[in-house]
Amino acid sequence: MCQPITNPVARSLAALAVTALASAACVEGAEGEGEGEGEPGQASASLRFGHTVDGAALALGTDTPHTNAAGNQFGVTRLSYFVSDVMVTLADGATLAAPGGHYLDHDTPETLALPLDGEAPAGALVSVAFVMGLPPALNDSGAFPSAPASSMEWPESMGGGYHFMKSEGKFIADDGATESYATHSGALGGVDYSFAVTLDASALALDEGASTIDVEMHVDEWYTNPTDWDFNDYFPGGIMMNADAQAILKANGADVFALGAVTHQ
Ligand SMILES: [Cu+2]
Repeated sequence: MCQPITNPVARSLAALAVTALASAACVEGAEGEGEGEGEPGQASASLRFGHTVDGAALALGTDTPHTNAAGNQFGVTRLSYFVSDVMVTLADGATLAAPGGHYLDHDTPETLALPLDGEAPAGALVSVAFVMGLPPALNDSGAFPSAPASSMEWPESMGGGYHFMKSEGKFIADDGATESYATHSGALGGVDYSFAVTLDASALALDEGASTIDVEMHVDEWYTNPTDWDFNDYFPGGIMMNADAQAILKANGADVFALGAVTHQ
């Protein structure tokens, strides 16, 4: 550890120079090894969610600049969703977690940063895991009473709880008209359509100190693999009562998330 230099000669200019050198060496040692010989320092982390379409950063708007796998031109005016039970696992078995459900909204940047509780010894990562949506244990009506999360409420007549995602925008219909779509997912008829996402993080590591782990949602992937989603099949209209549509979104959603970089702060 760094000890204050109390030697009386430290008051001389020459000794001040020595003090500066000693301090610099001490800082280097602290960065390299943390406390104690050979032990890694402690690491903390936040997830930072971002959204892309066809590899470019998502920009909300009423125009239709994107083309999905089914050939529909579309754009996005709103993207909000819940992720739950976030857990980052390190190679030594330690975990950093953010339990419970978390509301994220593309248009509200502060919702996209998800701090993880606690600290773990710095080192290699294994995985970043979370639930897309709210699993049954968290999907209780009234659980998120405050705006903006409360805007995700799912009708009591359809089982209550919350939308897992509201992705809304415009698309060009087969007849050439510009129509609205509302890709609203949620539990339906007692069936849970939330799903676990586990991302391989073995190429990444947390250094000592605070880091940000980027997680990207590839919005276009909601509409393909395994099922190409044709907006004309569902809209105008809605999918909140459509179990087949909910099942397709759940299956297509398996590959919508990917890890980005780890940024050390
Ligand atoms: Cu809805």
